[in-house]
Parts: sequence; C-alpha cells; structure tokens
Amino acid sequence: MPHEHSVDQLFEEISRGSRRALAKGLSLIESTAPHERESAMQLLERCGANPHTSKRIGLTGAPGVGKSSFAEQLGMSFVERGERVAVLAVDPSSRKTGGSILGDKVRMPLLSNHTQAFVRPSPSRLALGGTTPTTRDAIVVCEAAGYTTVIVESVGVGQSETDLSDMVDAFLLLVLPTAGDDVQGIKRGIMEMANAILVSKADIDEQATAMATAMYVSALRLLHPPLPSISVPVLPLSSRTGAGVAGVLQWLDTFFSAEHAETLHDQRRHQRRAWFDAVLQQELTDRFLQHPVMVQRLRTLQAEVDGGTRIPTVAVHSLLSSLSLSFTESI
Ligand SMILES: Nc1nc2c(ncn2[C@@H]2O[C@H](COP(=O)(O)OP(=O)(O)OP(=O)(O)O)[C@@H](O)[C@H]2O)c(=O)[nH]1
Ligand SMILES: [Mg+2]
Repeated sequence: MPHEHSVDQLFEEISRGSRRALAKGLSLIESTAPHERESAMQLLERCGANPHTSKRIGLTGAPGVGKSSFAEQLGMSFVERGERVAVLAVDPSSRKTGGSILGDKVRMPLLSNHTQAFVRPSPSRLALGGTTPTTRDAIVVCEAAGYTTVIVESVGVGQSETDLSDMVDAFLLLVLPTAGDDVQGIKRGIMEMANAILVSKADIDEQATAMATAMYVSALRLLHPPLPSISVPVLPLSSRTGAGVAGVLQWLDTFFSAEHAETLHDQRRHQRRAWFDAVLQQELTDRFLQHPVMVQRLRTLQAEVDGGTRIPTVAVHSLLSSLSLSFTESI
C-alpha cells in the first residue's frame, strides 16, 4: 500500500504535469482493492483542495457515430491554441474484452502523442452504460494535473447520458445525418439534456445533412433547453474533412464565456450536490449489504422470499427493525 509519503509524492508529480503520474493516479482512484482506497481518498482530497477552473465537455451518441474522431479534432484545436486537454474515453469494444489499453489511443493518434494532451482509454470497471463510478473523480484529478479542458466520451446507451450530462458543463449529442423517421430513434430525453446537437459525418451526404439539421432544429422547438439562458444549436460536422469543427469551437467559446459564467457556476453547484447524494447512497448500500452479519441474514431472508414463505415487504421490515444504528463505531 502506498503510504502518505508516496501519495504526497504522487500528487506532487501529478501537479507538475507528469502524464505517467497522472495515469498512475487514475489507476489508484479506479482501484477497488480495499487497501488502496485510503490512498485514493488522500489523493482525491489533495486534488480537490484547490478547485481549478476548467471546461468539462461531454460527448455522447450511438456507437460509431464519430465521438472519438471529433474528440481528436476538438482536442487538437484546443492544444493548438495553447490549452491542455485531457480525454477520458470509453471504448465500447473494450467492454467485451474487459479493457483494451490502446483502442482509443489509436482512434486519437495526434492527440495521444501531443505533449499538451492526455488520452485515457476506458478502465475495465464500467457501470452499465458507459461512464464509470469514478469518472467524476477522474475529471478532478485531470484538473489538478493542469488540464484546462476535459473531454469525456461515453457511448449513448441506457443511463449513461444522464450520468454524463450530470458531470460536464457542456453536453454534446452527436447524431448521424439520416433523414426520415430517425429523429424518433433518438430518445427525447437525451435531446432534452443536450446543450448542442452535432450532425456528424456531414461529408457523406450534404443534402441528408441539411435535412437532418432542419429536422433537429424543428424537433428542438418543442423542448426546453437544459440551461434556460442558453439556446441549443444544431451544427453540422465532419471530423474527416474538418468542416464544421471551427463552428463547434466558436459555439463552445461563447458557451464558456463570462456571459454564462453564473449559469455554469450554478449548474456545477447542483452537480456537486447530486454527486454527493449518489456516492452516499451507493456507499451506504454497499457497506450495509456487504457487512458479514447482513450477508448471513440476507441469505436467510432471500431463501424465505424465494420460497414464498415471506413477502418481501415483511422480510425487509424485519431486517431493518432488528438494526440499531450506532454512530460511534463503523456500521
Ligand atoms: N465519413 C466520415 N467518417 C467518419 C467521420 N467521423 C468518424 N468517422 C468514421 O466512423 C467510424 C467510427 O468513428 P469513431 O470516432 O471511432 O466513433 P465513436 O462514436 O467514437 O465510436 P465508439 O466509441 O465505438 O462508439 C470510424 O471508422 C471513423 O473513421 C466523419 O466525419 N466522416
Ligand atoms: Mg469512441
């Protein structure tokens, strides 16, 4: 177990901008090994002590829609004007194999090799959907390492859009330029969360792109924008030719301008509270259910519930009413 001294040292190296130390720090906070949790907490405490100003950008969309290709383009635009960019990528192909180390680096060849950028492929411990329980912590560690822009890519399935939209300032939805009924294929809920819709792969078919753009514009008219003071644009984009990337960059500059600082500040405050609530619930449930006494009792009760000799309501009630909470000793 790394003791305090080595956590201090690791934090020191992360703050100085060492990408190796950052990768090590991220592995530490992603670790589920009980003996590493304490060090992870110490590291996070140091990283979170001085909140850094940064831009947090989330990219979501169906598998293969062009998220990583756009992250590469956007990331390069930022580093070329002197910013430092971290990309936390989720490679869906790695979920099946339990974690490919190179997948996303291969998809972002320029960015992964740039000295002012850091590309982190997905850790293997994934929550169903795409972000991990530790993605929020990872963003904070990247910021402590001096990255002024953090891009998080997550495939758009299940709960992941909600999770991702709740941890970034700007949440961008990538869609394909397919006309027709496809707008219905994109869940209304995701569109409602997006701060911008990007019609990806616009180079493939100009006409279809124009039609899809118009269709999304009209679909958005029926929805409230996620941030009341900031309207939601639909922007065509080709990461292959680079067309439209400047337009997205320009929109992002306005989004992150002083004009919207207060709105984004408020959004972050709400996000911190939601983050606290989520971790608290998760940890309480985990610790409770994993306690050896509970494991034993649960087994008995589950057998009774399975066998139909006790109804679940009574089983849970009897479990909890035999519990006396003591705050002086660990539960
Ligand atoms: N024609 C064209 N192809 C593109 C464009 N952007 C990405 N692609 C291609 O689409 C495929 C998927 O691109 P990715 O950037 O990996 O897409 P992704 O959304 O990150 O994919 P997953 O992470 O697997 O969900 C690749 O073969 C890209 O080369 C584009 O603007 N135009
Ligand atoms: Mg990708």
